[in-house]
Amino acid sequence: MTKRYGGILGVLAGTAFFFACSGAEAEKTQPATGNISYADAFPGIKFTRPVLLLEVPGMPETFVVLEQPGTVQIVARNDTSWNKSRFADVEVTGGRSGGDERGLLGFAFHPEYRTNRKYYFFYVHNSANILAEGLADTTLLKDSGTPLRILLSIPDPYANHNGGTIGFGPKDGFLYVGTGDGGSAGDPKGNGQDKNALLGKMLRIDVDARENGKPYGIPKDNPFVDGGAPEVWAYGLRNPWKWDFDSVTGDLWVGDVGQNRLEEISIIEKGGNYGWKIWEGDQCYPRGGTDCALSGHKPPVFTYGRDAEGGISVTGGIFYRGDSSSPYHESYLFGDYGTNNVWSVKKNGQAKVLPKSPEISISSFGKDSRGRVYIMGVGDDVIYRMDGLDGASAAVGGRK
Ligand SMILES: [Ca+2]
Repeated sequence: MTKRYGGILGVLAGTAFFFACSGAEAEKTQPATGNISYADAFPGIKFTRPVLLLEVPGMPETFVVLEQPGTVQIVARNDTSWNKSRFADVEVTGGRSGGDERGLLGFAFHPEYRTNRKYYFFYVHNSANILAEGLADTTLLKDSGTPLRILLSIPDPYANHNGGTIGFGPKDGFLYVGTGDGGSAGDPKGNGQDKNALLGKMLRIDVDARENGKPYGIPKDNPFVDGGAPEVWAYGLRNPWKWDFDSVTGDLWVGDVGQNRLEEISIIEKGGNYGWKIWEGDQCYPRGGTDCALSGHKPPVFTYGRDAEGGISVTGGIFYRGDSSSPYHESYLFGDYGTNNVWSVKKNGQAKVLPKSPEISISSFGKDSRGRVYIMGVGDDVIYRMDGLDGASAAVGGRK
């Protein structure tokens, strides 16, 4: 079952690929190509704990930026400078300091936003993970004040591991919602492998339908409609903090945060089991265990460990399509919250180590309709643009 919202859909790229099953071995990880640098993307504009950047549909150089303590900002070019204005405030719990994973976490525009003005956001409030629908005013740059429609309110027992990224599938038009395993450590509730739980999952719902007393519909081809929670699209995730679609193939690339040992990048497929908490990355969990047979476990595309070359907590990123001449053409770009290391990886597991970001405690990557890439962190008030991904000089991407 698919639902399309117009626009030009790309052709599925014919790619034979294999998964790298033993992590970031030296031969699979290469140094950066080109001259990559980081520049203040919005000179003169500061943000409070930015965790997401999206371009407003149909409005180049006009962006939504989420601030984790609960503000949706708009930043837009005004001739030679940038202006910041407030789209909405959201009453959230937490997300105001340090490594607090709560607050305002996700945002997505309806595929028909320019005509129906609907938008969606994900946040933590009073020990629940909430997905809500709002309505913008006719400027498309401010909430209308219309009461919110709550679609999901998932009780969540611990403050950490709240997932939070949401996005509409580029090929099916359904809303995908990434949830954490609940939190604490070691998934004490066993949510990851429980197909009846909405935590530790990638969910997929139809925001335009109302079925069975729920404020949304279930796509008919969701994999567990006959055994499990019907909202579940894939399971065995620990904390899919950030993920992104390849808009051409529809591939869903996720960074799933590890427990003690391995951070992983995976491509989420329908019904897939990503292993947690029987597997951590491509290894048995707990470490040293040998009883981790799990039929159908989908191994990661890439993993990295806990050291200076790796990090402590993966921040999934964006899928960079780029021009075919770019060394990063069709790569997933991601980084580490603790070390500010940045990588690219292709579907065959080949990775490159990019120059470290500024010391920002990386929270998110972003991209726009011009192919530019952004990076931000909760330890800095500046959003940076990554220049040079097209393989040309670092001067590329300056103001025009
Ligand atoms: Ca939690």
